[in-house]
Amino acid sequence: MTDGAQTATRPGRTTPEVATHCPYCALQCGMTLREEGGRVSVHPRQFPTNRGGLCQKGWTAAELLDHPERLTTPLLRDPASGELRPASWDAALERIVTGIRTVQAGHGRDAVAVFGGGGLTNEKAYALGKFARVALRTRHIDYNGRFCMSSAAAAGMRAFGVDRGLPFPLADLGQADTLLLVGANPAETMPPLVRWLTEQRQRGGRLIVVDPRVTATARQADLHLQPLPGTDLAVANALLHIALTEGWVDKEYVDARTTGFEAVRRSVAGWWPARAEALSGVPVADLEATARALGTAGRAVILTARGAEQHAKGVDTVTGFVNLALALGLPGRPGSGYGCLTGQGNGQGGREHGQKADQLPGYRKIDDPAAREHVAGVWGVPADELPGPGVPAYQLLDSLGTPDGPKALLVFGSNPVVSAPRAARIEGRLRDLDLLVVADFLLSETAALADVVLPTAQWAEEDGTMTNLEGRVLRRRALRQPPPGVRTDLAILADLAARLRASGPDTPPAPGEADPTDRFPTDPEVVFTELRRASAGGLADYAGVSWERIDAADGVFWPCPTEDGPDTPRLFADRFATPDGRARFHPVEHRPAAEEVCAEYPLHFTTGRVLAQYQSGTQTRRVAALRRAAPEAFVELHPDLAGRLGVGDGEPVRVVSRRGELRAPARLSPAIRPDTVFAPFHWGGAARANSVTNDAVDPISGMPEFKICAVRVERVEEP
Ligand SMILES: Nc1nc2c(c(=O)[nH]1)N[C@H]1C(S)=C(S)[C@@H](COP(=O)(O)OP(=O)(O)OC[C@H]3O[C@@H](n4cnc5c(=O)[nH]c(N)nc54)[C@H](O)[C@@H]3O)O[C@H]1N2
Ligand SMILES: Nc1nc2c(c(=O)[nH]1)N[C@H]1C(S)=C(S)[C@@H](COP(=O)(O)OP(=O)(O)OC[C@H]3O[C@@H](n4cnc5c(=O)[nH]c(N)nc54)[C@H](O)[C@@H]3O)O[C@H]1N2
Ligand code: SF4
Ligand SMILES: [Mo]
Repeated sequence: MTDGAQTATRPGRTTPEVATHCPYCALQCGMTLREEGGRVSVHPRQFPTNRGGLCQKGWTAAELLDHPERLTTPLLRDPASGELRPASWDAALERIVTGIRTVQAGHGRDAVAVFGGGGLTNEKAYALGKFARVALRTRHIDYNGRFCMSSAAAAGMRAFGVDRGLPFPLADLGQADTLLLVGANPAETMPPLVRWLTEQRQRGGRLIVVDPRVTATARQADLHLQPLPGTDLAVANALLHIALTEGWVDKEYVDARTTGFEAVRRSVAGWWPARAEALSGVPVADLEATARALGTAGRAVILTARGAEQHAKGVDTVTGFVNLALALGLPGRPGSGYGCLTGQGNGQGGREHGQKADQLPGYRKIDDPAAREHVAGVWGVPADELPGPGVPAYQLLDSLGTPDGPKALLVFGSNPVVSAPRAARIEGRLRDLDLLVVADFLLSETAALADVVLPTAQWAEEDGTMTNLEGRVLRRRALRQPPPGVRTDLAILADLAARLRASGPDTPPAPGEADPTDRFPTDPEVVFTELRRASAGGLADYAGVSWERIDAADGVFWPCPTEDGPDTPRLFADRFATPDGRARFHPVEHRPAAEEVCAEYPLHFTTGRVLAQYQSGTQTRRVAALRRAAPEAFVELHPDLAGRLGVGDGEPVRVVSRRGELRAPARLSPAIRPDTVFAPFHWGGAARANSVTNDAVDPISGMPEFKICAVRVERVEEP
């Protein structure tokens, strides 16, 4: 069944059943929501990404709609008691506007910052970027996608001229003769995707997984490479070295479709396999088998995810695998290519429409004069009034409340108290703010620190679009109205913008503009129509994507410049998005992690996800079935290491780094390297993994090094 076969709702109307998508990850599985007797139930729906499957998170997603802890009224911090107290919308919004005006009068416009999220719909992400630049006129906006997608995005941009996570539909994975997954654990992070891995192997294909742990995904692989965290780039360079030696490089393709290979050829000449083995621990024989499987396959796909990317050399590591893919002639060939597995529900669209510090809608650069002219025209403001680029997420968070940093922050769709690296420091920065505003539907750890909390609608209560990991724009559809007292993010932004305009000297209404809220419409379809115009002619061109068109098919792939022209399920068939149409090689060298192990901190610490929890856990920790499945954090240790430390399974341990510590029960498992420990990052408080992580960032993307730092593990002596 296509999306269009379903009843679409319009704001102001509800139907008891609606075809929509899961609120969580970038797979955006199709689901039908049904309301009976006031209860909402989830039913899996055929959609090309999930083909009728859902994971446990999707199945239970509706439980939060009527959750007792749901926020249904604004909260204001009471100066006397220091507590958050229920307040009227008028009081809450006035407090925000007064706070913003005071801070900007004292410290300038850039003293107010905005932090967004990759879970926001395209419409909200777009409106948030516009709100920052037009209503607040601050250069400071960035978002949690900086923690997630930015290294692969930067590598894709510099190699291919465009960043679309998967440049082909997911179904292509099933057709690959060889599939290499680097730092990806889809069996836990995108379970329905495993269907393609199964199909691929049933067709006789080979699956190779690169992960320091024997994950549920690695267990299905024909070959598992188990490197030391942070050494993937050495592995990539060695694979290309072998491919060159063995004559598997596609010279015709390299000559016709790329530039810069010579420098890469020279740089990987020094990466003989034994050198990569010494660094990574991956045996030469396995490197050779991997290179052979890729180099001799008819169709081969290389995918990276956060395990390879969340490093201070993430851009170069991804580039190493892109170089390999280009040398083998994969990108643009049917059933072949390089891709990155985008994570958040709208991780793809969220990075295209202006939440990023240096970007305007349509993937335009904010420092490009033509881009500024175009977008300012759509927004009805002079181009020279648009602020310039801000700074990447971690740098922004780390500057809050400091003498030169922003004094006020508005957060929409993120919980950095749990999810930011070196989180205790960031928590301190948030506490130093004059004004912290958080819009959420639950009291996240970040909302709990706020001066003002605004209750916002949930996914089943709003219309909009999301762009999934394939670059497919699809429709989120409302089943019901938000509960009384709750507003949508778009309505909050519109109201704030109107109040700011009424109170401020900066942007008097344009001639003929009667209603000051005109600039910030609250109807998502109207916002989307404006987004289409703003993105027109940009790299991520949505001009030809209408809601009707999405409804009539299983979504629309960008770029899609005209309403009657085709969309683009597969990129790069004839040319890349660079000025000369050729992909670019970049020589990249392995370098050590920002923090290396030493006598005091002798172990490698890496972090990631478990199936039943999502991200900072605000949502999934409150769902009963998920809490039962994954009740608490843990520290995964090899039994040999645990033996040396005198730690038994389930006993509490402390993981200590130079920045802080976490406490959680030990989970003994031979599935991890004995020199490495792992913890999931879904919990706050004493078990917060990000109390330990390093805040080193990639110099190009600004992405933090969540996947490696140096720690020691200690037994916690119980009283
Ligand atoms: N259940 C669940 N699913 C999710 C999410 C969630 O929170 N929970 N979040 C969504 C989001 S936003 C994202 S970004 C995706 C992330 O999806 P994934 O990237 O699949 O998830 P992670 O667990 O962060 O990391 C994947 C693997 O990287 C490995 N790893 C650690 N260090 C290294 C290294 O140096 N090299 C290599 N090669 N591997 C390493 C870890 O052992 C882990 O198994 O998941 C999405 N789906
Ligand atoms: N150590 C470690 N840390 C990591 C990672 C890791 O692998 N290891 N991964 C990183 C990655 S890849 C990511 S993506 C980040 C994610 O980490 P966060 O940015 O904290 O993401 P979420 O937990 O999804 O936070 C979303 C918050 O917004 C709320 N929310 C959801 N939808 C909406 C909406 O539509 N509107 C509003 N206003 N609020 C909404 C939710 O209730 C929740 O409180 O974590 C990063 N942190
Ligand atoms: S795989 Fe992702 S989109 Fe699908 S049901 Fe699970 S969380 Fe939702
Ligand atoms: Mo992510």
